[in-house]
Amino acid sequence: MPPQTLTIKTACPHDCPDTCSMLAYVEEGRLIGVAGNPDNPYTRGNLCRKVAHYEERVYSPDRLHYPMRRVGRRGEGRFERISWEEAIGEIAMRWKATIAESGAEAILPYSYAGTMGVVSMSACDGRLWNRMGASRLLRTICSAAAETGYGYVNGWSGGIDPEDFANSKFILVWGTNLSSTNVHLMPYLKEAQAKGATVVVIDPFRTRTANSADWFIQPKPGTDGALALGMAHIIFSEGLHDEAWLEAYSVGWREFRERCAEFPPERVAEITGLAQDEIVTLARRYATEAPAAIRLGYGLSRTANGGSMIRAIACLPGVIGAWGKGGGGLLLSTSAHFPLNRPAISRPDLRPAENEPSCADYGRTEPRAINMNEIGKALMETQDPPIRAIYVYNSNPLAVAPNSNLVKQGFEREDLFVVVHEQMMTDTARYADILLPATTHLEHLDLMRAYGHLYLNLCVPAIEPLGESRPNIEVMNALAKAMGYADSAFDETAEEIIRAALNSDHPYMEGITYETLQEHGFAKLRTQSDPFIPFQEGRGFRTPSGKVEFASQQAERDGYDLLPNYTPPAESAEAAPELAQDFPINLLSPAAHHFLNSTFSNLDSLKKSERAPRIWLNTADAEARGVAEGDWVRVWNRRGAIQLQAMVGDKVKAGVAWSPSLWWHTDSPEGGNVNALTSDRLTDMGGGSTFHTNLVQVALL
Ligand SMILES: Nc1nc2c(c(=O)[nH]1)N[C@H]1C(S)=C(S)[C@@H](COP(=O)(O)OP(=O)(O)OC[C@H]3O[C@@H](n4cnc5c(=O)[nH]c(N)nc54)[C@H](O)[C@@H]3O)O[C@H]1N2
Ligand SMILES: Nc1nc2c(c(=O)[nH]1)N[C@H]1C(S)=C(S)[C@@H](COP(=O)(O)OP(=O)(O)OC[C@H]3O[C@@H](n4cnc5c(=O)[nH]c(N)nc54)[C@H](O)[C@@H]3O)O[C@H]1N2
Ligand SMILES: [Mo]
Repeated sequence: MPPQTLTIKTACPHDCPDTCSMLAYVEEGRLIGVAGNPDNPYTRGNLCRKVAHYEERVYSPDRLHYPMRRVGRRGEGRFERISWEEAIGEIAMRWKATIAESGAEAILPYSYAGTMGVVSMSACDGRLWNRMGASRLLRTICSAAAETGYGYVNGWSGGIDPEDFANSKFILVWGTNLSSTNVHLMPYLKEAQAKGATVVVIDPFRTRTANSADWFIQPKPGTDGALALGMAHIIFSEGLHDEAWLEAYSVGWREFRERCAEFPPERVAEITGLAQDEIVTLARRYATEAPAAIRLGYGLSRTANGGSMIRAIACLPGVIGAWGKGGGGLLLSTSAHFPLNRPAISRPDLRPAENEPSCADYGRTEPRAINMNEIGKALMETQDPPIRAIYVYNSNPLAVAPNSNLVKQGFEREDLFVVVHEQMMTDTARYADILLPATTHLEHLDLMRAYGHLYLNLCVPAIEPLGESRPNIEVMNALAKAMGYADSAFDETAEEIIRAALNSDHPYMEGITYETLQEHGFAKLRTQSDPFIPFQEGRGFRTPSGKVEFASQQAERDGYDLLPNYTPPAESAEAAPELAQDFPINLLSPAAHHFLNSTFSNLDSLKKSERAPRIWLNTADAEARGVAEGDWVRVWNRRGAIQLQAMVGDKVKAGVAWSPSLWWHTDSPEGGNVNALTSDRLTDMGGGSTFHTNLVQVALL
């Protein structure tokens, strides 16, 4: 008799706007395949290339099965197996000694979004560390600049429903490569195109997404803020703005109009490298082909002036009164629409009382915060107290954090106690003193919200944990107990946390329970309409005034301009001409099609599809250096030097280069991956990452 195949309704937990409803197929306790759940209207039965063969990842030879203690040098990857009891006991003993000598702030948890689970990410980013009074981590590597810039204008209020893009007439895909990073939005754009809509892609690189657009606009990187202000100027000066809407639902639009007047087409053309008539036509069509919608990417915000660029673009829907009318507005993130019971998840109440020792010893009333983009600097330079122990989970900082040569130096510090909880033997795992094995989402329970749509999903375990691997929450509860924390929070199971998270009397949650999620796998938020049309009659903007704020007192209080403005990104030819003489090429390093940050980058089939660590150069830049397609080049700046394979053509303009990320350092030629070159400079707002503000030089290897 053939083995019986079980089908489990679960979800993809990875850091991606799509958060797919997933089916897992299991035979005799073994995962044999996965598929997109066809019942979910957004997933539509399709999974992306990365996730479609998830069994390759679950059973990868890189999977960690047992707790281990380092026996070789840091980074060498030699370990001996130990028991969980020994591992937890040793970690707690080391932490207690550190706390006694230097206070709990000497311990730094480092995590990001290896899983976006409410339990494995959000609960685990709060509870234990709150109770301990450890250094806080500012989780700024991805979205902080964009959230800050967007928030000044529209409040952190959530964007439009992606399913509503099908009803748009004019769609701007701005600074995001949807065909790679938000695949499930593409059918809605195609549907709109089939109904006569125009899709415009704005990107310095001719992406896969640009290939399916009706119009591709290619500005110089870091200049989109000027483009947005220039578009608003044309709209105002030609009377195409929606004055009634602006009067009723916004603050400071007249002052904003004056600011925009500083950006006439001649100046914007000069800044962006675009033709004046391109700018004028774009503005006119955006204002008149209603409804117009913008899909704004986080990618564009990872530029030194990223916060201001997002702030300027986020003004545009208000100028034309596109919000709240269906098919129009802007989508950066939907996450703010999910009304989960947040305190029940992360338990801020577990924080030590003010003035309790630890931070009080250093004159602080709450534990200090470390910006994750500066992890190298923090490990090397922070004092009072220095970071003496780091606990890494849901992240691979050696590979993903900027300025990785400095990060590596930090992790090499002999007096630093490094614990890593991981699924794979990553670049970072190799630096652990104690290495703990983690389950994948197919082995543990979790709840997923989303940042690209409005569905909740339940991750239901399909198979038993591999080896002795354990979910984050179980490890953290065990560590809390070993530390002597008696709080009942550390007895809670994943299911109890999920039930508490769902316990909300918000109307969007009506009828959504643990049981209904178990039955269907997913549920769309019960918004007033489907597709959801937020901000009708100007309601729902979570700004101080409750209106769209072109003039933001909050921004001014935070030390920024009252109004959106444009300044060139630091480390560009405009802002740093001397540096640009030595390093004339601006290297962008956005998401690779077949990898997800550094996840999946170890799987043979996906490495093969991604081919090699590559760099796209303009023909003029390549010829000037004697570089032909397929040649290996050396790419360097003052932070590092790496080797990449050149692709040559007109996908980028001269002076710009593009290298999809992220390869593991261990799979990269000498010098490491692209983050050996990127800067740990922070964005103008929000303390975000600046992966795209990076001047380099290139030469034939
Ligand atoms: N396949 C795949 N999917 C992913 C990820 C992945 O690594 N791989 N990562 C996931 C995560 S964590 C995130 S945050 C999202 C990110 O997804 P996106 O928001 O799409 O971000 P990026 O891929 O970094 O950059 C998108 C585009 O921005 C362009 N860009 C860079 N600078 C500028 C600029 O100044 N102006 C303009 N107009 N464009 C600019 C780049 O050329 C790039 O094509 O994707 C998620 N999905
Ligand atoms: N040059 C450059 N660098 C970038 C970017 C870029 O565009 N260019 N993108 C940046 C962005 S947008 C982001 S969001 C960051 C992402 O940075 P990270 O969040 O560090 O992302 P990943 O590289 O996916 O690493 C996540 C790790 O978590 C592990 N993991 C997954 N699930 C679990 C779990 O349940 N438990 C535990 N303990 N571990 C788990 C995975 O195995 C994986 O190794 O990278 C940033 N780095
Ligand atoms: Mo991200």
